[in-house]
Amino acid sequence: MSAKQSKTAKAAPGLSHEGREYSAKTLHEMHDSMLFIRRFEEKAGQLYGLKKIGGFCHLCNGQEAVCVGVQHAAQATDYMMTGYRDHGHILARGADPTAIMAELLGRAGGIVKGKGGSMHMFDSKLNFAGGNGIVGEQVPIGLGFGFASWYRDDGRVTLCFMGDGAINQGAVYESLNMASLWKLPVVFVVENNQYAMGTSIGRASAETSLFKRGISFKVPGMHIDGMDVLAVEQKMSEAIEHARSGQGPIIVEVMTYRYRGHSMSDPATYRSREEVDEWRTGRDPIARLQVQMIDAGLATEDDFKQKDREIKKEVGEIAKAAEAMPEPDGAEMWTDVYSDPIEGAYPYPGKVG
Ligand SMILES: Cc1ncc(C[n+]2csc(CCOP(=O)(O)OP(=O)(O)O)c2C)c(N)n1
Ligand SMILES: [Mg+2]
Repeated sequence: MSAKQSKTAKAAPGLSHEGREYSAKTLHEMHDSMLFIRRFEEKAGQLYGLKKIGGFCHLCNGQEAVCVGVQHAAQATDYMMTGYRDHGHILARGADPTAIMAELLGRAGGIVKGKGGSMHMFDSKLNFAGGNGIVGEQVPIGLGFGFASWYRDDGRVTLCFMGDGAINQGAVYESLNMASLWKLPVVFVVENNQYAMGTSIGRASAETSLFKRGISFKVPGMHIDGMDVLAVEQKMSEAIEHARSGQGPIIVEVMTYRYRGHSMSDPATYRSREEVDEWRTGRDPIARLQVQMIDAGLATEDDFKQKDREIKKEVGEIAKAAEAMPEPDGAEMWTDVYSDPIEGAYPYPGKVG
């Protein structure tokens, strides 16, 4: 940090947003974390283009404020699960980025030993239960985690993410009903990026205000601007407090936008350039926080440019380190399949590798 910058930081210790105080340290952490996710995803996109990453790959560029804002509101002991657009969430949760990149590259050092890939990031130490490829599958799983917390009375909250497409799955409504009936500590976070693959929300949903979807189960709902990391942190803190204090589940609809196609194989021709530009240049969450921090005297444009260079370099080094890792051994095909393997049944007779 330059002398000039530390002087500024002293003069202006933080900023106040809708009555809530944020320290300079917290704001820098939020900013750097969002920028890191953005550059990480860009690198993943690049490696995919070079065919170094295979299979499915769903990037979250544009949705970083959701990943970061939620983590700042949650506690490390809270449980969390999401769909397949999971890189940003697990990175914001604090996973080792080299292990995430290695997972994308199918390397043995990946977070699930290179056997899950982009859609199946998982880390029990971080209380992160995926990374789930089947649309909506994480919702009944989240219900189960919420039930466990209620049963054990452990004070934890479950943050169960889903998309605007996933919310139309039947299992979501069974989960909402049970969570409400038993007053389970679950926050259902709907990342409404307005498209489910190529289908816009208006074509798939009769009720497009998704925070209302819990009405018939007596699950309250809130609506947040998901392009504003401070708004996400603030409202998510309220929602988490609601669940933690025993008032039962709540739905939080976070309005957001993905800048890239649904997955790497989607050219996203169903959206107009004007629409993408409106979100990308007009509402970008990273640029927005930068402006707020510059206005508050917490950083300069040059500081952010310098930070960006550092992060790009760091991500480049992470990618190199991950690429240098070996692929998983063939015998790994038979490990981690069942939690309690039958003695003598492994390795399978048809040997691999
Ligand atoms: C049960 C099931 N049906 C269909 C699919 C194919 N599929 C993958 S992603 C997706 C769209 C989901 O959109 P949304 O919930 O809005 O999440 P987003 O991709 O926008 O993050 C569909 C239909 C699937 N993976 N699982
Ligand atoms: Mg969507």
